[in-house]
Amino acid sequence: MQQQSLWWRDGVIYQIYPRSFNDTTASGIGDLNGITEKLSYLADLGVDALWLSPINPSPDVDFGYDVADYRGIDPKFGTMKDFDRLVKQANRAGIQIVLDLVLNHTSDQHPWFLASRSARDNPLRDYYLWRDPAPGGGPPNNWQAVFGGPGWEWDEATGQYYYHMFYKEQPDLNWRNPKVRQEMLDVFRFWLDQGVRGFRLDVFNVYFKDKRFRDNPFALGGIRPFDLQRHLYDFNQPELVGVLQDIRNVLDGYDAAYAIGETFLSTPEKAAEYAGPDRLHACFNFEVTKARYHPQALMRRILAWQEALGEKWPNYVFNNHDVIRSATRYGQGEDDQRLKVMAALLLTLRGTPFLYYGEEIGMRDIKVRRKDILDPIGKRYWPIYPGRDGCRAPMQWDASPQSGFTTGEPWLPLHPGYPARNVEQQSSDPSSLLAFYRQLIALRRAQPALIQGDFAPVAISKRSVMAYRRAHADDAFLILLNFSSVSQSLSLPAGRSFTPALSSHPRPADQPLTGALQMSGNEALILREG
Ligand code: TEU
Repeated sequence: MQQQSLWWRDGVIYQIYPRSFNDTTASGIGDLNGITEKLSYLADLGVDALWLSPINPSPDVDFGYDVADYRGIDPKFGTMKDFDRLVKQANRAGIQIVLDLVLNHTSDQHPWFLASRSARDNPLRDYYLWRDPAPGGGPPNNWQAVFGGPGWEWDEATGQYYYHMFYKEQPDLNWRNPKVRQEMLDVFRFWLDQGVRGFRLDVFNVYFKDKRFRDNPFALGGIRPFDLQRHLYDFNQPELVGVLQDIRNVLDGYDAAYAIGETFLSTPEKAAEYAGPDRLHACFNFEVTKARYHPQALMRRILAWQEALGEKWPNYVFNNHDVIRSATRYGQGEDDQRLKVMAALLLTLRGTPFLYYGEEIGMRDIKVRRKDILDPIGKRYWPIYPGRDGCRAPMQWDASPQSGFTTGEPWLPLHPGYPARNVEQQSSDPSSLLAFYRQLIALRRAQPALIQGDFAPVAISKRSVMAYRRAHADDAFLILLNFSSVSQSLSLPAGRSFTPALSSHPRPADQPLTGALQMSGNEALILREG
């Protein structure tokens, strides 16, 4: 029997990077009214919730991930009234709002930090991680910042170091301080009372650091000093679970409230460990984003994720504001065939699908010249790593100047291909990627088997074709994804007949299929059994 529908389990969650979605004030930066204006587009697409990257007041050293007031709306995005209107209108369209809470660190301009750094005996000193220099001088231990340099910043005025896992303008909070915990639980309540129903928790698994501030051991890793350590003492501390439980208790006091954590440097096992009925509803596992366009590489990661989760509900994400877009990773030139295969995969797996704005039209990353880089890690690590501006370019709405995103000067350049690749153009083309996303989401919404159905890989004679079955009650679907650019002939499971429910390629519908099947190159085919 089908369980009662639950938005975050059965729905599709769409991430918006508010700066880049839709600007209604000609500031060059997207805003809340811009999102409200596009609600009918989002409802037509069929999404159930919008995760907004941070909208709190921020000096924007890390574009919103450095928060100066957890209860406010940054004026560049609008007002609390605008937010309220967005929530109400979204809810009316059956869309929930998910906020991004960045609770590991604040901005160095947050009043708490200003107070904390003002004097050693300030009552808020212990809201952050202040330490004396090491006995011989220098930083208290060997912890490194993710974005480069040591994790410790010297404060001349008070003669101590403070710890920051990210930029020095993002001091880490002291989650061992009960007042900090209380403040944060109140932040959840505050937004829940405003009608928010979900939260994405930024780097939640680093809230706690080792009580004794021990050095991390050396490890072989990437290029950054941060990657040359085993993060034994600055990640995944045992105290974390208690806080997740506290957060969950607050959420459980509200109807259908939800939290998904960003498991930083995750393994599937770690991400699974922090999700469950007495902790977060879900955690992200980014392993799948690291796979090539290859059926076995992807399936291996999908199965590992399912295995780690056991009974817990999965989620899948191919894109976010930190990674190169899947269209850039998998697309070939301007061709979108592979992206249709990936879309079919994302929307027919068993688990909550997350989309990132522009994914539905196959937006590619922009190339940013060195002098135009805005993301500070890009400035620091160019050319080895150009930063994250590439995946954050303005949404491509139409072919008009600045793509209809703004009438001002956009904060990041538009992709030069926007006149040909945009929402308006793809809306009028039934064979577009956008049209395919709409069909997929509509099919998924209508078919409990594609939402709650069991998942089982199906052995198929062709290695380049991924095949799996979703079954629920009397309904079953066979999903066939041809990852090769050449056509494939294969045999359908014996003794059963199938009807095409949706294909990325033209195919006569309503014609029962049995036995041999011919698939086009890069075809995504969803067959209904019986
Ligand atoms: O991300 C964690 C994070 O730092 C990585 O995903 C990062 O982008 C990658 O390691 C590149 O080096 C979260 C947010 O998603 C990110 O946007 C913030 O910058 C970061 O936390 C700090 O809040």
